[in-house]
Amino acid sequence: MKPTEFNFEHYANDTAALKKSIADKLVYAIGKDPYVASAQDWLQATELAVRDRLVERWMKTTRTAYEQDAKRVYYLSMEFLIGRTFTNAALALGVYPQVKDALAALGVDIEEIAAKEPDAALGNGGLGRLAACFLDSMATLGIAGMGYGIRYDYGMFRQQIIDGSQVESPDYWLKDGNPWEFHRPEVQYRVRYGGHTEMDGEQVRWVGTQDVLATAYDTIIPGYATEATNTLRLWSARATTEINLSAFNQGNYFGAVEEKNHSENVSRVLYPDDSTLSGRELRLRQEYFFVSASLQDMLHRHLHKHADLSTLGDCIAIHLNDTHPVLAVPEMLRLLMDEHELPWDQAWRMAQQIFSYTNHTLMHEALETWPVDMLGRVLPRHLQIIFDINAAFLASVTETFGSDIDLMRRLSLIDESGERRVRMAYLAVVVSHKINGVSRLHSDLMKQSIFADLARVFPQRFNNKTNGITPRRWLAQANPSLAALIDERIGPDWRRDLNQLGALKAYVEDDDFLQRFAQSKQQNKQRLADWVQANMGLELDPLSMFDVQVKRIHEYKRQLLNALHVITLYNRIVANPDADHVPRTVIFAGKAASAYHMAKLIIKLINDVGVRVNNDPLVAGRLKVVFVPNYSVSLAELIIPAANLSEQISLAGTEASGTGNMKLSLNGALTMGTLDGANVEILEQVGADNIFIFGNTTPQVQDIRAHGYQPRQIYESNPELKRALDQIRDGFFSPDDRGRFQAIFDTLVKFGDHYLLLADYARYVKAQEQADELYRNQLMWNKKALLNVSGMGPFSSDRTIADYAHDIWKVKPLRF
Ligand code: 26V
Repeated sequence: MKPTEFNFEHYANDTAALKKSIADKLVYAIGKDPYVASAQDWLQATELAVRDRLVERWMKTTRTAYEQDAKRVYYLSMEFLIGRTFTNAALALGVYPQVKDALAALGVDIEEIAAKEPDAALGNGGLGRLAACFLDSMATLGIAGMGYGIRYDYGMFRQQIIDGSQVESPDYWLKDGNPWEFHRPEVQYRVRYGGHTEMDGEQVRWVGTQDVLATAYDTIIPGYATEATNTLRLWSARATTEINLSAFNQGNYFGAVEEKNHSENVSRVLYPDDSTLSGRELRLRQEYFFVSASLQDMLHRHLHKHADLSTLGDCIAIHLNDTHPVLAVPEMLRLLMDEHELPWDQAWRMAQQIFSYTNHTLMHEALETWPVDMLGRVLPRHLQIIFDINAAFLASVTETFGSDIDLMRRLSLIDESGERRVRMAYLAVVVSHKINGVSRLHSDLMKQSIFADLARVFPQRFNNKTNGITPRRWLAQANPSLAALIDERIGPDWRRDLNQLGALKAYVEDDDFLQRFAQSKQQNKQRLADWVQANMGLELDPLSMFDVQVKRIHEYKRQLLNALHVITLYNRIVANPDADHVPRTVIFAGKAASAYHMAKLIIKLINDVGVRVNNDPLVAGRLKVVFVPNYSVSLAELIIPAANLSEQISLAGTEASGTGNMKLSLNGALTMGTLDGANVEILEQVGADNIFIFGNTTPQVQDIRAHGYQPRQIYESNPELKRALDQIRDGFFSPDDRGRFQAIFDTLVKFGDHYLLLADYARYVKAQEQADELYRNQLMWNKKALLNVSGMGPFSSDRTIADYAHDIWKVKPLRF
């Protein structure tokens, strides 16, 4: 059949049609009688009904991109932290109310079934969530692109808090099936490891390899209120051979499946423990696994439409989300030279035209390097290519800068200072035509610190693209009451053009609007309080200030500074219970990497402080501390709309951007923040009167470090701080194990903690007093909160993606 003969307008979107679709799916696809169907069954049936409507658009987009031969953007990322899809898809299609009514007519509550959907948690934190927001924006803007990643069997671990400590368990998110994905068994590529290289005339041949197959799963990414959709293609590992039948028949059941298991472990878990050598090697295999499959897939797609690869550079853009996919560079060269017989010069020119790279952190520990040894063993051909790139690069530098041995050593892709290692970020910079940071401050610091030499060699490549967040998920979906209120005044189009929120400034003197704005916040606080009551058995006062710090637990993010403030408040209340204290609920959530001991100790401290504070009758009604377990995208959607105060208190110069800061502000929380990451730009947008900024700036931090940081002096000279730290050290919060938190005290006071907590403590506490003062005046607080919402236009990921498309990828939206 010709595509034009196929009618895509198959399904109607009215309530009656949806009701019929859902009932049909329940019976014919799920195979359940409505009388016995569980909430899970109804969810799956409804998801399938909604999915059908998306599939129509998906095919249209795929066909349009093909017909227009549009330049394609491929976003390579080890992480996509999507969360739930059902509500998001229904809102994107504009059928949420109809689905809700259809379900109600069938006796089913939409919110109850929506809560049963597991999160797709294929990411750790900010970097993975950014990738998910980008897919949403690329679809909404109609940019022909695709995300490529790994279909991990187990996503981000589940965090339980048992006796105040983090306990991890596996996240088997696929156990009930995943209706949003389509397996494509016919899309399969061979990914090779090990072996050695041989010369065959002029050609290099890579032989003697152990192979794994990559099989594709496609997920539909809906665009909002547009025909356009996007595809996320995730690879799953399959063994090249099934079980060893002869071993099995001889009773060797373990041996029979050993090889299969080994191969398929490649896509088993997100972020294997990198504290062991085998864990690190598995991570390297994962990185190569997905870039190799993705590149083979791209070349295959190109050759389907074009006679040869000579035009590839004009037809595709590949974006490297951090260095995790950088092996795509030697892999591209290998495919072009060894498999498609292009000469080096042409292959290298094409690679430079195709690749671009985003850096997401300046933290030294997080900058990837691979031992030359390990790379040579796992990917011998790629190591050769990296050496060739390095030789050519250093030769070209010599031409311009002369032969300065020290400069060469600093610029080399190989770090020779100890065990020889490949600097993956340098490789990314050398190949990419554009390299960006994720906030203005971070992009500037990047050029002064980790890439100082490279920025001199390639000044025109470096640029900034401040992060953004999708307003569909982070306002429309997460905060329906505020979204409805905004719709009433300025209409619904802000979902596609967030700058329209600027019009809300006009309502800051409108009492009626402000009152309803405050009511919406109150409802969201009640919604969270109900959840905490039901799930944690803890009662929260929804009138107290909800003071929220939600993010990964990291020393640089300084959850400990927040804890010191909580302890200070506690001591003040106990010392003077009858004073007029502003009631606060301090809410923490976030996961610690499983091998990160200090982060886990911080979680334990917060929980131990909580036990003390929450059970002291003297502070009842004035202060409460909650650590919400298992922070996730869906919990973020619950917590963020309920926040009054947003804690963004990393040491200046350490948080690349932050995106939680944007989400909280967009939902009407005031920021308590340092001049770090995107906080700097949030300050510019909302104005200094509507944000609490405190603490040392980046140059001041550099200054303190240069002159020698003296934490003990600060500790000795500030009695409240000394008291809090002594309580931590002496077991005031851990009477069952008084020495438990000695290491925290030592880090902060004795060893001169790297993140200068004590240097910012006094000004942090002062700023918190100002927040209390403002909270007493609810009218003023609400006005400032509204000015936060109205200033968030520039932080839409639509703006970010439009900038990437224009400045880096050079692509235009599809025409529908
Ligand atoms: C990872 C690690 C792991 C080892 C210990 C130190 C350390 C420090 C940082 C990281 C983060 C790696 C990359 C990442 O997730 N960066 C985040 O990217 C977000 C999106 O651009 C950005 O908003 C966050 O500020 C940035 O931390």
